Amino acid sequence: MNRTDLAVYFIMGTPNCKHDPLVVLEAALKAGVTIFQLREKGENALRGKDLERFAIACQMLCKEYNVPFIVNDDVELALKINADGVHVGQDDIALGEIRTRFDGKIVGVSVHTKEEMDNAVAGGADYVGIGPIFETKSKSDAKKPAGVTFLHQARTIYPEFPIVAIGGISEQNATEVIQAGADGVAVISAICESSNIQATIQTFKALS
Ligand code: 3NM
Repeated sequence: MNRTDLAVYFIMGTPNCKHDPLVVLEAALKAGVTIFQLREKGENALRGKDLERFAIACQMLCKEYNVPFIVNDDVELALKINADGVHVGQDDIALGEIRTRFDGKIVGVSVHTKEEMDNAVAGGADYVGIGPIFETKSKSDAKKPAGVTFLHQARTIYPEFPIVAIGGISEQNATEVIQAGADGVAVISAICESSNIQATIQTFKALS
């Protein structure tokens, strides 16, 4: 993957959307998000066949707009529907096994420390996600906001490695994370709760 693929990384699941999630996704794709992750978590999250059907609908839309379709955590679903990749956290991984099973596909890993980042890079991750940078209300078990200190350190140690920042990123604070070294911003609420998705995404796109 290229670092530019991370510029505007949209993450969404049905519980994040006030209206039809596929309408929200298509608006985001039209406006130019560069990668999409299905993260179906929390109250009323879809499961089983319903989740699979929804995932395939998202995947078809992403294909139409030529945008990589990533599945959060659910390795088996990602493989079953032939997603473009998977994103895993520190709890979910045996990275070596995932790398093998996703040969030729995208593997993203959430990291919070230098050691986790070193392991992700050495283990063959295609990109890392660093967060939460700011306070987030979209992840119930999120760690405390870390600010941009580690993000900046990670960029200094790995000048070329693809890094996306996540957690509480908005149109107002996105500049700070790009300046700290992120290749892009990963957002849920900034897009799902935007009253003008097109304008929000244009703002993010203009930064990187
Ligand atoms: N992962 P919002 S924070 C999915 O820190 C996720 O790893 C995080 O949502 C991490 O853009 C987060 O609404 C939620 O803050 C991001």
